[in-house]
Amino acid sequence: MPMRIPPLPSSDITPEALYVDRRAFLGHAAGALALAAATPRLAAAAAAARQPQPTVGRVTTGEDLRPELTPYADVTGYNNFYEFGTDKEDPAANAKDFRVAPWSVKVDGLVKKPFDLQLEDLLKPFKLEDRIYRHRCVEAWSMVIPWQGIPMADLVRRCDPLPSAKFVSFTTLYDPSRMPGQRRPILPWPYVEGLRLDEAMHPLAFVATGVYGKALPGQNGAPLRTVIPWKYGFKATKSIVKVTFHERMPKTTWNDVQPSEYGFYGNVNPEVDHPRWSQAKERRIGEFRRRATLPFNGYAAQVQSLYAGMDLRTNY
Ligand SMILES: Nc1nc2c(c(=O)[nH]1)N[C@H]1C(S)=C(S)[C@@H](COP(=O)(O)O)O[C@H]1N2
Ligand SMILES: [Mo]
Repeated sequence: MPMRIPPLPSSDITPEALYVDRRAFLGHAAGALALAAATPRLAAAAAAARQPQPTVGRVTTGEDLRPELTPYADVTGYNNFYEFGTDKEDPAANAKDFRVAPWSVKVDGLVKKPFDLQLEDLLKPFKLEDRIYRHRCVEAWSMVIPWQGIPMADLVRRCDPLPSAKFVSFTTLYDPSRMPGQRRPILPWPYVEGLRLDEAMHPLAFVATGVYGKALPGQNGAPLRTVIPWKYGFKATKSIVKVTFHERMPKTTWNDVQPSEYGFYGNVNPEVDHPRWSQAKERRIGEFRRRATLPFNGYAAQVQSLYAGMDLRTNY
């Protein structure tokens, strides 16, 4: 049975739905086309830029960020997804034919009853929500992205963890035949990231199945990826095949590879530099000026109580 990842139903797009700023988008597209003439590599990005900008319907969180939305071509053309290559343009090119049907997700570890479900059955009880979130990569660039998906808390409850579970981890597909980056030891595959359970239950934590009102493209983590907007991008897991509950802090990919650079928490903190660069500012993709990075990526008021009493310099 073909998997259905429901895009935003048109009935959910309200009459007052706004279009993304067309002038900003057209200016960007013109730039991309000019660059593409010089670099064949950017031709794919330019082709994407020529497509009409998808619309974004009513959102439940982040409506104030709508004027800052990063163009669709950048959201889907400038990615980190090492399973599909390490250059920013690689994932869009190499995940073009990534097939996500059928897709099943295993739920294991400290749960009442481990199970394995087709993604559409796992998502069946939920109604998709639309949210606009800031995205801050540890490499000091940022975007503003409109996602579709479900609150992570709903997924966690659906998994039915035991009271002893204090952490949750998400594991990416391991299939070198479909993910060419996995044929090289770029990272210890598969990619795993995790959260404390109270972080995962926070109302801002999200699991996305779509972006800009369309099903997630491969490069953004089809068919299912996490979004934790107050943390650096590396804490998100793309193309999830497994959700595991733990009593102790799980091993996570970047912390495992280089703990001095990537803490387990990964909370956006302009005061704690990466050992090789400052985290005080960021470049919003599509802009030249640099913006000040905000504590917890601008979500401090909502999330800082999760870290009360913790030293955020050592728990980076
Ligand atoms: N499986 C997997 N998930 C991943 C990554 C990756 O390389 N592999 N990169 C992470 C990093 S560093 C970032 S910034 C975000 C990028 O998500 P985006 O391309 O949708 O913006 O994905 C995160 N999740
Ligand atoms: Mo990142």
